[in-house]
Amino acid sequence: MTETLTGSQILCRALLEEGVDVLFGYPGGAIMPFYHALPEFPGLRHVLVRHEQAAAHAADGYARASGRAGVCVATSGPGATNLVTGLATANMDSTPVVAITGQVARAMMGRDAFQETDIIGITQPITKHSRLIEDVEEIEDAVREAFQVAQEGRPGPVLLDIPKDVQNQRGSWTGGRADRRTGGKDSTTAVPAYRPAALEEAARLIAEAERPLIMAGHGVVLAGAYPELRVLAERTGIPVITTLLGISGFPESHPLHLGMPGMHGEVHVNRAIQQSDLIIGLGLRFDDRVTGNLAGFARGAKVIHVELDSSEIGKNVPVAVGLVGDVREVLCSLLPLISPRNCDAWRREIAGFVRPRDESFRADLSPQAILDAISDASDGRCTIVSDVGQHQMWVAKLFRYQRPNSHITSGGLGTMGFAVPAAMGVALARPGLPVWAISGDGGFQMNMQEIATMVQEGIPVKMAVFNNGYLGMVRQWQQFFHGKRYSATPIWSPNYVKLAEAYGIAGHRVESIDQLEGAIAGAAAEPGPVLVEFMIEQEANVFPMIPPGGSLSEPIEGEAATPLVSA
Ligand SMILES: Cc1ncc(C[n+]2csc(CCOP(=O)(O)OP(=O)(O)O)c2C)c(N)n1
Repeated sequence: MTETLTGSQILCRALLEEGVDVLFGYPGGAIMPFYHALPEFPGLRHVLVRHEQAAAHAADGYARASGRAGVCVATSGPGATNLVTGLATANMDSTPVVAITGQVARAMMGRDAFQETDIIGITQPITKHSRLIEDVEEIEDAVREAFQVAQEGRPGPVLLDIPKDVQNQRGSWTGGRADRRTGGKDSTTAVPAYRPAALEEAARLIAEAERPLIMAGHGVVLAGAYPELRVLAERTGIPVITTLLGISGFPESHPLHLGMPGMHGEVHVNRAIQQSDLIIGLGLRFDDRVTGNLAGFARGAKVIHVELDSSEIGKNVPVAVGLVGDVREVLCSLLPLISPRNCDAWRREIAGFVRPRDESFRADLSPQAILDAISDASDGRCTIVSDVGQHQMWVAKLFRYQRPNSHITSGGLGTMGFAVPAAMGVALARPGLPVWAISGDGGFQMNMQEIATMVQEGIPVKMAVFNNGYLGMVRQWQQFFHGKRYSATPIWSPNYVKLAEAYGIAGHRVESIDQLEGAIAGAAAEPGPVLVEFMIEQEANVFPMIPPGGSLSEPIEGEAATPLVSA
């Protein structure tokens, strides 16, 4: 039955039909009709952020944790442009986000009206799709289409720009047309596109390889292909590497788990890649942080590349077999062709590459000690959302991830300021489970205003600041490649315990190892948001490190090897 409603009411109903339960946003002139309608729809919980960038990251975090599109809302002009970094972050990491922006009224468009910005033009390169809605009758289908496009195939962000008068325009609501959301996929998800012979060829390469490796990326997590990956690894004995966004796609404690590859990957992982004769890439794009210099990447290896986005196959590395499809579906088709084998000799060889871990920490309050304490206190049930920098690499490499999809970070864009707002989205998607946002003192200060959002909305994120007094990762590059000229990297911080107090939340400062357990236990027991500052060693470095432009065979493994080059 058709009803007549305003554009805003239609928008709200369409969001509800898509299964939306929470939106992150910030009001303003051009989106006021939507905010006027919102209270009529109590099923839509609105979380008022303190900056629209945080709304986009929170929607992204919600999506990564739930597998369903996250939604953010902003007004025209500055509200919309503040979403940009968050949308670019979601785009680079293939996260389904639906952004709704107000636009000036149609009659004002193109006249440089107050708060008019061409947000479609601005976001076109950083969204999967962006659309200006020009009439109320488009809204219902446009919302359905937005969720479908955001979630189907390789997920990504979609933006709907809705002029203010269209939000007020009356139009018809039909309803009942939306497909219920199905966890990042729907019936139109790309059907695997490859010849059966390609599967057989992949199986043959897997049976014949002497030094094979599985490289698991974000696609494993997005597809939920955990059991299939595990069967493939256990049936063949092939060691598993997890990329930054593939972490927690395979149990860290599994004897076949090798670790992270690439720029800050483990020496034995990179060496294994260089010695390998077959790389089975699952749901990844072989980005430059993983491959290092492409000319020197895994020169003896054939590559089987399983990837939903066909444009990724052959883009960075030549492939012997490309299998286009959802990782889980492809593995389900491949597994019946895979016979048991083992890789014992190869695994022994790799074991010989393993180096004792040397992060060269002089202080006892090491990242490892902190991360172990967090892991112990949460019984392995927590989700870790990291920011960008040195701490991100420690969090990637040193935490013991026990649950699928328990590590969330900005990989492709490397967006500082991501962790705190994204963790809000994760906490709302996973109520009752502990969520830690781990940031450096730089990235934390980029979005720490969101503590207010957590307090107002009762979002219980546990925030950790690894305070080294520097923009650590950039300082490390300056140490190694710019003759130790620490230009613009020392960074002052406020008193975080007092900051917590000012927001009315618990705050702890941990200066030495004997304070660690008490502070973490206090944070774990805290029902609301809590802030813990860890005074870590100021000039600790992340090792190993592949120098920019270097190949995986050229790691810098410690201070002693510090080249005194000035780039
Ligand atoms: C928005 C943004 N600006 C700049 C950078 C460049 N950048 C990468 S890591 C880094 C330093 C991060 O410092 P901090 O947050 O203190 O973390 P640490 O490296 O010390 O762990 C910077 C400035 C970035 N990734 N994102």
